[in-house]
Amino acid sequence: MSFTLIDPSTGTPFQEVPRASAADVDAAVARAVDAQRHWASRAPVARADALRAFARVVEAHVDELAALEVRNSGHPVASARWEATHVAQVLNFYAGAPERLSGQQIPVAGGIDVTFHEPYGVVGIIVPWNFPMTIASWGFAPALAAGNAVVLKPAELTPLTALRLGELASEAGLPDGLFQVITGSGSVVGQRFVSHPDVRKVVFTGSTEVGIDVAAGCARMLKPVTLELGGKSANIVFADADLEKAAAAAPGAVFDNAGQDCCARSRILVERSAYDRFLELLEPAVRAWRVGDPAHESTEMGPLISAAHRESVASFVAGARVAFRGSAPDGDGFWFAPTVVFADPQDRIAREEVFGPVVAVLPFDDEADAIRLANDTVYGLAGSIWTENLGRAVRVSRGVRSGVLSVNSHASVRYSTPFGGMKASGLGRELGPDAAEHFTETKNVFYATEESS
Ligand code: TAP
Repeated sequence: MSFTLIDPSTGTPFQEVPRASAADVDAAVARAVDAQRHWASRAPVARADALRAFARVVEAHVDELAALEVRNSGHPVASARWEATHVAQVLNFYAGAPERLSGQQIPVAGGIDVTFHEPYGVVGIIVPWNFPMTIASWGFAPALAAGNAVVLKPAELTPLTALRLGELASEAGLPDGLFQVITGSGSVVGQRFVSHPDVRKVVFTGSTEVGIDVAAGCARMLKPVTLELGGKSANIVFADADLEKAAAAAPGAVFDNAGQDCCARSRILVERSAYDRFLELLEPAVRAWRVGDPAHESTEMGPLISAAHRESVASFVAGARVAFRGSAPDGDGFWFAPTVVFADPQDRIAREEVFGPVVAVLPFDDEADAIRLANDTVYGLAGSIWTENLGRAVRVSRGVRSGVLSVNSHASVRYSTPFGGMKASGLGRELGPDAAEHFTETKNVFYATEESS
């Protein structure tokens, strides 16, 4: 059994990829159990060295990985290169963890009390199609650093960079079976991660709907789960902001990766007194957004991932009040022009995740109204606040219920800082200083020092 990959910028099928069965997953997990025992018993410095070697091999293959992502996912080559480099950086960052996963020594009577961070064993990681290699690395790098083995399921649509990373791990000398990439459907491979008793933790990134199902399955197995789910993030622009800067940055915050980004600022909330001026500034920035062949260095946005996804995105725009649009190539490929729509808070476009290059603009009256509107969604992943007023920046960033916020910036992802969502956007955090610890369980051991008589 196999499935066919399609180049999203041409619509052309180009490769068959095997579809694993539940029995294939079981065999992989058995290999992982074995590999993990040896890995966890290695000296911390040896695990650190192995991860650094993996990072160096990834660095040496950045262009190759980027080219695979251009073909398989339609990512602009400059973005794809950033993504591959980011994977190496994530590995380098967590290569520091094996030697820093210190437990505690707790004062107690009659002996010594010590805690250990024990690895779970085998971790199952389920990845979506929008950022195939970066999201995979957020799971596998800290999980491996903490002494676990990893089985990774990429999305069926975009498995190529994950498969290559699996090969590069072997080239770098990681032990056989420690990091395995298994291609196949979510309902078979992903579900087997959930139900397999030897997969002791699951990391899921994807839609809220499937995430709830995965979490329910993990609950039945008493298995910890990290969920990174959907978003409907707000880009809040106050009248006292540097409007030129805010408008120039807004397209990148929502049209990057063709809006197929869980952190996309897909609602722009603008203070009413600056609303007309902001739209005047936004229009040329949107029209200038360069959509085209992802293999060109200057391209800012490629196609959507599939024909079915383009239909889904288009369904949000049908009947909406379009303010203005950018351009996109005609012809084959799953193209969709960047689109700005006017919206009211109750409109579907203002509430549901589009996961495409469509942004809803809504006015607000004052600070309290801005916070209310920003929070008027089931999601709580990311968001931005544009203001020159420091006190307001502090108040609003504390008031918005989102896991990742930026002020006068749209930056959401740095490997050294925590990332994850509140409300229906997720459970748990990835990246940052504590991620390796999240792949361990605390063990407490009391050593009696009283001499037995
Ligand atoms: P999903 O359809 O939820 O798929 C995500 C992954 O789960 C895929 O690998 C999929 O496999 C697998 N899967 C599907 N059904 C499953 C099941 N019953 N059990 C176990 N695994 C299953 O999401 P998507 O459409 O690929 O991705 C888009 C969504 O991901 C958006 O909502 C987006 O916001 C969210 N996302 C969130 C984040 C963060 S960090 N919060 C980052 C990126 C994306 P197959 O599709 O291959 O069968």
